[in-house]
Amino acid sequence: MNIKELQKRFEIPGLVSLTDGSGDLPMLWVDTQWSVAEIYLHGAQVATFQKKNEPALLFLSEESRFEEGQAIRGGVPVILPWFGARDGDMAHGFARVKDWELKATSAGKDGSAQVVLRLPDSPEMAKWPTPFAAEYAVTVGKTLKLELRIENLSKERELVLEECLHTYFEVGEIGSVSIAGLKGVEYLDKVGGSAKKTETNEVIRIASEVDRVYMDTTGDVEIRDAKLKRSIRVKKEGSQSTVVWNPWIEKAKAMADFGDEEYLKMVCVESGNVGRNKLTIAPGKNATMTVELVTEKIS
Ligand code: TA6
Repeated sequence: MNIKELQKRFEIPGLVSLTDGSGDLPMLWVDTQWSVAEIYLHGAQVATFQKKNEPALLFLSEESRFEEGQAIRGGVPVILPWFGARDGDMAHGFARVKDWELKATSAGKDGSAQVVLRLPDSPEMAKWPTPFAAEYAVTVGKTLKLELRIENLSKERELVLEECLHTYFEVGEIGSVSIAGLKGVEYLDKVGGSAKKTETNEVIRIASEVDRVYMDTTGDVEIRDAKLKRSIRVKKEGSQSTVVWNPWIEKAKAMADFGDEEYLKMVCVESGNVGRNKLTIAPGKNATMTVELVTEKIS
């Protein structure tokens, strides 16, 4: 469908409109009484979310590319069906560089807006050992709610894959941020050669490159930002892994689609099912991972 057909079929006057976004990529603009958001069909990526009278909740790199075949650097990349590096393939799966199909838009009774997208068929999908479908519902309102539903389309074989909502959060200054909710959780320290460690700190602070995959953890995580005077609660269901990442100076410089100083203004707290927490779905069954981002002002 071209943009005009999409507009005709999916726009909701005063709530959801469709336009050509950055790089002329089709983008949904959602404007509710509490918040605004930009959702690209490319990667089904929520690129921005901001509550009215609050700073942006999601970080979006000023150097991000908006072009076919490239992931948008920021917002909420949808990582599927693998997490991390993979021999001969792009990192973090192919879902984030596919143009997802827009399935539905709707207005909630509370004034929120919901957008539902579906991962399209593709040669990469056809190569996956077990056929699956992925549907993603984004609800924009007082909070940002993300629901990723994976269905095993096989009647005989188990579906095994990894998934992650790789959320980039905007922060006032990384030195003023603390992350709570992971004490006692085992993690792979990817900066330390994927050594297995256990989190001993009540709160995590970031003063160098951090790249940790916390495992077997289903709890909420709180990001407290003393500079922006807000806390962000990352609530999740159906997710066993939490990843915390900040590239710091050298990695920031090495990324062409990320500003050298932008590591100061972001942190990733990602919710997924990766590594030993990878998803295994029985034939004909499905699994939904839900992430809800809730903010509140702090003194
Ligand atoms: O989630 C953290 C991580 O796996 C880091 O290792 C880093 O590679 C980051 O994702 C970004 O990956 P990308 O492929 O988007 O550059």
